[in-house]
Amino acid sequence: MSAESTRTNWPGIIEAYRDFLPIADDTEVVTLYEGATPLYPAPYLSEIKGAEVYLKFEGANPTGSFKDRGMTMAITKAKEAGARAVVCASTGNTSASAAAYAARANMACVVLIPAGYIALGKLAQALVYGAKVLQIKGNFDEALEIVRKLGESGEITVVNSINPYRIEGQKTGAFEVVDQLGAPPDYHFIPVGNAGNITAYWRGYNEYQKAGRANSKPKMMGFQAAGAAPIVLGHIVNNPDTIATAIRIGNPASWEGALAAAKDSFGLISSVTDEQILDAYAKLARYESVFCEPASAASVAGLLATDIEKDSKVVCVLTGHGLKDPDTAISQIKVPEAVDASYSAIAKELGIEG
Ligand code: AN7
Repeated sequence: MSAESTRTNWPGIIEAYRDFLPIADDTEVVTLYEGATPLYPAPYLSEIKGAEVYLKFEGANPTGSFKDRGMTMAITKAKEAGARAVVCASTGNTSASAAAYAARANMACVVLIPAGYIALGKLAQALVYGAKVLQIKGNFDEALEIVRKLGESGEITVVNSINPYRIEGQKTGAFEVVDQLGAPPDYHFIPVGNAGNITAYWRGYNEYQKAGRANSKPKMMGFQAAGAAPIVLGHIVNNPDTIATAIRIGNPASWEGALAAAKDSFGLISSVTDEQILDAYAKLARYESVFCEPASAASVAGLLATDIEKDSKVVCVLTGHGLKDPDTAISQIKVPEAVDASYSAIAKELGIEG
């Protein structure tokens, strides 16, 4: 695959990377043709950082986030094992993805989400795809605790990233980056919430190198939101708080995986404030024409805040689509008032004479 590759004839990540995934020859694959997302050159960011910056836009996946890479694996394996129902806790994107892939596989789907802290687009998706949505009076971490217990009951399959097939699917993001760039980047910037994705990308880069498809590995640069930065602080955060609701997580399941990725790659796990996130979010849309959700912009906020070596190759993962969270988008701009439906009123607004 090259940077010019298109989605035409793309078979989805399982068929594309079958040799790297725990899939049997006769496994029936559940796919919505996820993956093959664009790697956009980022001229504005490249200029201000003196580097070669690319944006891996995971918002282009079927349900609008990177979660689809893991969900095609988790649902395929659940179906193979005969599961009738799946469950997840979610800050939103996992629930949207689980609902879509479960529907594709004719399985029931239950999602637990923190009431009041899930972006509107994600809630709409889970409901429209037909999941049973339970809003809990608590946060993501409390929802995940309940989901772990539901999984232990043996009645229902958990499709959070504690399900190992999720990470397996998500590691294909790293394969695509290498295939698209022709080599691994020097730095890989990524938002960190439950820490499954940084764990997955690091695994992907390592496996590609072992397989002889890459000669190097990037420094893994993970960024949490300052109000939800347990890994940076070194302790659980009981009341995580950030405008980036996708990463409003105080006790990440893959904590160890994130620490290992940062340490073994000579990278880091750091944090960015909501102000830095919103600044990056606005700049991405205005100067790079990429509309991502706030949590995704944490990767670019991290890049903007970090000194990197000149002429480095940098990939920032933009994990979800901007349309996921219309409320935050609208809150950041001034919505124009309605004007009369006349030529003269419009001409006046535009400063056009006569
Ligand atoms: C847009 O949907 O945890 O560090 O329940 O939706 O792998 O958790 C979402 C996480 C980054 C963080 N960007 O990834 C969920 C959920 C977006 C996200 C993350 C999430 P992880």
